[in-house]
Amino acid sequence: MFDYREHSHRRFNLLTGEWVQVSPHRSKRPWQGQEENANEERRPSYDEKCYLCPGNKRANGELNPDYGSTYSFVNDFGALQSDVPDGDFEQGFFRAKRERGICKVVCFSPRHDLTIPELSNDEIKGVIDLWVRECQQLALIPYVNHIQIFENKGSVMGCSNPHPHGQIWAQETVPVEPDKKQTRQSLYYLKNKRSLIADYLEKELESGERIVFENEHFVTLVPFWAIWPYETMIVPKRWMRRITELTEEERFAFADAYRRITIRYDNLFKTSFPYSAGIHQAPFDENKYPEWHWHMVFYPPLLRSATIKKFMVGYEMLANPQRDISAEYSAERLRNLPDKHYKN
Ligand code: H2U
Repeated sequence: MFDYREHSHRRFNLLTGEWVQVSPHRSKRPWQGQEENANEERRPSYDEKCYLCPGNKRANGELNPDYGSTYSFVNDFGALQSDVPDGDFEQGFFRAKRERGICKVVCFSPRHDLTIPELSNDEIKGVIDLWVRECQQLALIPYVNHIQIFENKGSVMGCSNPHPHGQIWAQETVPVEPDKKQTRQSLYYLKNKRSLIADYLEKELESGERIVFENEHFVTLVPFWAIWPYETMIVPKRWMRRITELTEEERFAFADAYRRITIRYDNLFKTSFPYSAGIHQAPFDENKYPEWHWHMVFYPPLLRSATIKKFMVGYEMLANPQRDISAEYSAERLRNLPDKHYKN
């Protein structure tokens, strides 16, 4: 009889409408691929050459203030620009559209040597407060309709600086990934007048097999359709469109969930665990978006150790994503790890 824990199958992603190939039987195969060096260098708490440390000079000559908690600034090399001339380009098969936007860099801490899992709940709550303030301010810019908050952690993810930081890109158009999620959530809402994510979360809590962590206001789980080996989602129990709706108490609970999943990640392979993480939430235009239920996602590339990462190549580039270890196995491993950091 078919058992998704053992047999090759495809899983459906409720939020994007896409499929992932799952091959649980393949996790037994021998590994003969690349091993990288896990460079666990010790960093100083202040680095005079770091462009994110307090008081230091950035590439454009500007000085960072002597900040004591968090600090944000407009990216000196932003991919999006505010002052793009109006207009479209449409010539038969060739279409282009101007896109205005603003990119910001967000420093999570003045300490060069720390990362999110090494910060306290209060310090992470400070990061969340800053994200909320940034959303409130960026949303006031008339052309801004979408705000993408994200963190790229670790050099294997292409992060250029180990100083703990993230980015925010605010722009005119809803980009591709959140747009897919909007479509699926809105179809569900039109039919049921309910939150797709709240209803999915209820079923996950009933089963429990993909739950990693739960506190009063948040649940961390490996989604049924996870692509990355240790992909997770932090979901608020309350149906909220955007992070700007978070209460004080919920911000602390969110900080707690964010800290505990990143500690578990570091503990998994006893390394500073790389990932791309970010928040998907309703657009910031004049519409109400009752269907949206914001959440945070983590996409980490590591597979079997601090040195063996998963590459999205071959079949995955040409056909669709594929995973070997099951979401249930990953959730169980993460759930059973201590949430006290291995360095302490
Ligand atoms: P990463 O998260 O990809 O490492 O990006 C850090 C950002 O910091 C990067 O987008 C910006 C880069 O453009 N930056 C500045 O804004 N000023 C600087 O002085 C150097 C880097």
